[in-house]
Amino acid sequence: MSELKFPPNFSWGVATSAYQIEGAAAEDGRGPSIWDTFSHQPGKTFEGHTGDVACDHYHRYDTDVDLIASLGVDAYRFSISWSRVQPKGHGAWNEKGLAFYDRLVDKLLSKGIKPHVTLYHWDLPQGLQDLGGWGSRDTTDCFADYADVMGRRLGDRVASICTHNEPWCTAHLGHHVGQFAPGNKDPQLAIQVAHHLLLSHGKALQAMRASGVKAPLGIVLNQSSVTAATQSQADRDSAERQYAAFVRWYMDPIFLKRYPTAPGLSIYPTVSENDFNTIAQPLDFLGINYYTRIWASESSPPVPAPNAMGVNDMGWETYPQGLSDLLRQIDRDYDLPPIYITENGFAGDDHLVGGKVADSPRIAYVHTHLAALQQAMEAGVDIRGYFYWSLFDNYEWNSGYAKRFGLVHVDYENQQRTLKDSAHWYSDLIRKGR
Ligand code: IFM
Repeated sequence: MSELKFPPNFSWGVATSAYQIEGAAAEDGRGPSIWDTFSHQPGKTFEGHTGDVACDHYHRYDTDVDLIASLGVDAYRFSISWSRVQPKGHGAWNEKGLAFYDRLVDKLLSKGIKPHVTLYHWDLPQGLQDLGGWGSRDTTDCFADYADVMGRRLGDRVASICTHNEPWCTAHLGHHVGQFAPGNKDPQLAIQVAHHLLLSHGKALQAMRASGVKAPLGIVLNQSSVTAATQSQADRDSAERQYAAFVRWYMDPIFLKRYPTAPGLSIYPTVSENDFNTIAQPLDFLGINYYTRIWASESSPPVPAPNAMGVNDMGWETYPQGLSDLLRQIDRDYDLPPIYITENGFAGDDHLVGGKVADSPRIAYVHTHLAALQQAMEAGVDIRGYFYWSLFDNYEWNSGYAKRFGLVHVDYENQQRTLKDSAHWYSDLIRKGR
């Protein structure tokens, strides 16, 4: 495989999110979130799995940070459980919840690891869902208040704060497809939710800047390159539409103050005067999460995507070239701030055998994606760091614990952590790079 060479100041990290790892769902004053509600409804998640315990990270954060440090990474990306720090999403704050994140940040800093905070990774307080959730414009103001409080509390110690993780998932999977919390199936609502997420991002940035938060501020978007399966007009239109709905729907408002148009895109949100000015706040960085490409085929039966490099356990095609294509495309289309790859990872059919997990497909996945990243950097895209998703095997949303993305294997019977071969490989890569 190709040799990888990254600049000495390039940041190497691992990423997680609160509901996927913390557990302690009803402890120390935490309120319920929409994922607690959703995962406890019969039939919503794989075998009824919930995040009640997850990786028990709330109780094990101290030794978990030691584990992170042992990997040699210099950065850790995690999210705040909003309902842990503000149980209803409005009104009273929970000091015990806030203190947990203080302890986590301080422990990371004591180990020389830069904390990168995500404010919203899909777990809206149920108290706000009861008032209309992201479908209500009022939620955007609650989010700005929450961002302000967290920014004041942690902003002098953390390396970055991002508002949202993958707003497309919240809007589309949560409100159109209904596969994620809160489980709505309403395309018009989903588009309004997407608008409110963007608006809340803009308001949160304004609030944190007004409070003088020192940490760099940004947003994390999930993106893919899109390939038309054939050169037919229908496939090319479909590719244009899917790229607009997935990538441009979030990039255009932030960088160009408008929503995109594309063949077949017909649902737009209600937008109030000045919304685009609020949304288009200058960013200190942009986080990109990349896993696979989108294959656009309108044929019947559809033309299947080639899968010479295989698919992962989620059925997602391994297509590293898409990462490089995507980064060069957005670099051409927008005036971008520095970029971090805030997620990239592989779900594998991993097994703990004799104290080891042999996961060479994950190593190949990371290696080829880093080579693609290097290509984009050589082409001039300003990329400052890479976070592998995920540190641990964890709660993969509606797939429960059945899908394993971690560098570290978790045995959910006894919470034992075991470094997979990929973790050793990633550590070596980072140490040799330095
Ligand atoms: O586990 C998720 C994460 O929460 C958001 N990005 C994609 C990952 C893999 O599906």
